[in-house]
Amino acid sequence: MSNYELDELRTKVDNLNLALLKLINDRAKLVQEIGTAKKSQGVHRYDPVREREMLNSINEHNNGPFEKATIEHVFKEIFKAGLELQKDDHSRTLLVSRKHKPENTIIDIKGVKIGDGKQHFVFGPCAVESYEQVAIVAKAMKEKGLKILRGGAYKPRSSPYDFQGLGVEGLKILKRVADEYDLAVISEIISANDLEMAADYIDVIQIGARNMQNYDLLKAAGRMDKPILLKRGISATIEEFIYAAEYIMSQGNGKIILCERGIRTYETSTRNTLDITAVPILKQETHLPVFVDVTHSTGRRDLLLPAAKAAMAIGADGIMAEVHPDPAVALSDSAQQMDLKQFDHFFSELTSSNFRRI
Ligand SMILES: [Mn+2]
Repeated sequence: MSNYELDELRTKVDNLNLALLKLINDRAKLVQEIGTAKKSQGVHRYDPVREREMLNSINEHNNGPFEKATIEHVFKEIFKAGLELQKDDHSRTLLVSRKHKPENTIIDIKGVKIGDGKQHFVFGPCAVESYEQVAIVAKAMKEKGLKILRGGAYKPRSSPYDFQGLGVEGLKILKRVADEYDLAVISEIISANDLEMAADYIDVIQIGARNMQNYDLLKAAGRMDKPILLKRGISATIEEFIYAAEYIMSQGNGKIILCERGIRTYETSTRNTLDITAVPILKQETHLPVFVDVTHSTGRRDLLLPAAKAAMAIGADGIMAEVHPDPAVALSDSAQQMDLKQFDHFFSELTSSNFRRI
């Protein structure tokens, strides 16, 4: 074969490549149209029966030289790329995504602007046990110029025999303390039925790790006009976490703070494993503020400070930690709550460093 003939064949191959490219993209456009039509009909985009029919038809018309298995493989890849194209379109439009809204969401909680680029703090006891117990912590916070108090009134516990919280009485205590010390309050609500009632007492509704995939609760929270602090589920991937936030935002409420609180791994030296890189990933993927709960992610008092420093260094919008006047007698999480002296040390260490704050 002469060089001339070889060049001619190569030119033909080049032209076929371009023709294939056009055909593949034409096909992709049709697949997108079908995807839109299916979405409007509420039909799932993947249809295995239809895919099998297409493969059968292609095989029937295949006269070689490619074998059946090779042809199937090539076309399966084309089908898959088409499906993924629809998926990409979908994630491009997630309401919580940066693609949808490039600028940071800033949430005003009684004048504290969460997500404004400064770093904020949330402290308070694991569970509300009494007025005095909450008031002591509130006073210590007030002295430090802190504004956002946490406290659990409803405690979803691993064991049904553990302290379940004071319920609405706990919310009333939080409200009383918050009013007396001019603080804002975050508290977890575990039932969609309690959301409206709770809104009278608290400033931020927390949806806890165990409820991150309680879709009814997420949707109901999405219909509220209150900021939501959404904790990452104990075994949730970052993608699942983002979708959980999307459940809330899809109902109209975009005031969402994401909170990394550790995930379950094979490691046993900490209560959970703090997934520190989740913070920058969530900040890149979404426009929502991201907090780190150092108490539940570590489960160890001696790790609270280094974990908080790491969280601040990696760009968290806020730190959450538990403080109790007398952790030894706390009704929950007694191993990792700070007492007031430890709280003083923790806070001065964090704020004396060169970190951005409040
Ligand atoms: Mn706790």
